[in-house]
Amino acid sequence: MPSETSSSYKSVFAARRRRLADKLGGPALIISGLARARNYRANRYPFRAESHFLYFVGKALEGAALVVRPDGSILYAEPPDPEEALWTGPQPTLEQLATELGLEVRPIDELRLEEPTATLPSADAETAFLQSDLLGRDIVPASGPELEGIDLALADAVIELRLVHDHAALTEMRAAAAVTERAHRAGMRATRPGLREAAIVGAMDAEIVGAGCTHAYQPIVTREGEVLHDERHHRLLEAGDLLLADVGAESPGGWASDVTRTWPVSGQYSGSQRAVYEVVLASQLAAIDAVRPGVRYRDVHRVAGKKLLEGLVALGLFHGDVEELYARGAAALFFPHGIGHLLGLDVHDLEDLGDRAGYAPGRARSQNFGDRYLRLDRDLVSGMVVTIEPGYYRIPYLLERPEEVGELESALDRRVLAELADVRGIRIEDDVLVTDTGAEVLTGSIPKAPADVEAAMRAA
Ligand SMILES: [Mn+2]
Repeated sequence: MPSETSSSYKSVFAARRRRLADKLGGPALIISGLARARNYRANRYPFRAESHFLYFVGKALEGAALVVRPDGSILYAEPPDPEEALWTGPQPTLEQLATELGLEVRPIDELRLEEPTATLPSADAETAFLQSDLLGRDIVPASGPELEGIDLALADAVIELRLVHDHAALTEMRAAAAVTERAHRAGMRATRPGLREAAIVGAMDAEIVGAGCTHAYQPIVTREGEVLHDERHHRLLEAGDLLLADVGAESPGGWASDVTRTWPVSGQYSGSQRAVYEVVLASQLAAIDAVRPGVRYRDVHRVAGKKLLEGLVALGLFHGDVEELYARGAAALFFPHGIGHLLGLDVHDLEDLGDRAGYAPGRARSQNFGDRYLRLDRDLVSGMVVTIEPGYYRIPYLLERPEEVGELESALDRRVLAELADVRGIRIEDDVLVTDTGAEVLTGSIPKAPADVEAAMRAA
C-alpha cells in the first residue's frame, strides 16, 4: 500500500467514490459510526469505523459522514476540540484532514440534506439513531437477512463495487494474511499440554497486536472444536486434544483475513486424528480446486461435502454410495455449516446488507439442512475473495438425537465413530482470491499438511 499521504493512495478512494456516484442518480450518506461505551461514556470499546465508510474514505474518523453526490463528495467531520487535546493529544484540523484525504471537508454542524438521500443502515443502534437524526427519517438498525426500509439502489451499487476487490484492497488483504500467518505459527509453537487455551490466544495476539493490527473477529481457540462458535478460552489443554484456532488479523485499513488451523496439543496427531484430518484436507483442496470464474459457489460447497463423504466412507464411518448418502444429508451430519463466505472489510463481507450481497438476484437460501447455513450463492467473479472452510465435527446435539440422525442411522457405523472419539472438531480454512483463470490462496503459506503443522510446532 502506498503511504497514506501519497496521491496514489488518495486516488484509490477518489476512484471508489466516483464509481459510486456514477451508479447513483442522487446523493448518498455514508456514516462512520460512534464508539460504544463499555460501562460509562469515557470508558469505550475500541472504535471501529463502519466498513462502507472505510471503503470510501480510508480513515477511521469517529462521528463523521461522507455525502456522495454526482457533482462531488464532501466529508463532514467534528472539528477538533482544543480541550480534548489534554486527553487525546492534538487532533488534525479539518484543513489538514482535507489535504490528507484529498476531499473537501466541512464541520459536521453544516451538514444539511435537503433532497432525499440514500443511506445504508448501521447494525449499531446508536449510529442508526444518528443517521435517523441527520436524515430526518427513521433508520432501523441492520439485522438478519431481511432489511427494513433499505435503499436498494445504494445497496446494490455498493455491493457491486465491494464484491470485486481493487488492487489496493488486495494489497491490504495480503498484508492481513501475512500477519495471520505469523499469528498461527506463533500459536502452533506455543501450544503444549497444561496450558490454558487463553495462553495460545495470547501468543497469537502478540503477533497481531504487535503488527499494528486488530482481530477481524473474536478469536476461536478451543479444544472443543465441535462447538462451532466457541469464544471462551478458559480450558486447560491435554496431550490428546486437538486445538482448533480460527483467528484472523484485520489490517490497519480495516481489511480482514479469516483462517482456521487445527493442530495436536502433543505436537503429533494420533492415528485417528490424522486420518480424519486428511479427509477434511482433501475436501478443502478439492473445493479450492473448484474455485474459478463462472462457477456457482453452492457447487463448490457440494464438491467439498461429497469429497468429505468420500473420505468418511473410506474410513468406514458411513456405508453406502457417496452420491446417495450426500443426497440424504450425510455430509451435513458432520459438516453442518456452509463451505464459506465473502471476505473483505468484514469477515463475513457485506453481511450488514443481509443476503442481498451473498445471494445473487433470484437466489435464496435453501431450507435443506445441509445448505441452510450457506452464506454465499453467487457465480464467482475474478477479484472476489471467499473463504473455503470445510470441517468435521462430532456434535452431540446432532449425533445423539434420533430426530437429527434419522434414516442415516442405518448407514452410520457407530463402532467406527467410537474409534474416532479423540476427534472432536477439525476445520481447515483459507482465504481464496478468484483469479481470471482459477484461484490464488492468499493464506496458503500457513502450515496445513499434517507433517508441516507438526514441523511448525517444533520450530524454535
Ligand atoms: Mn470463516
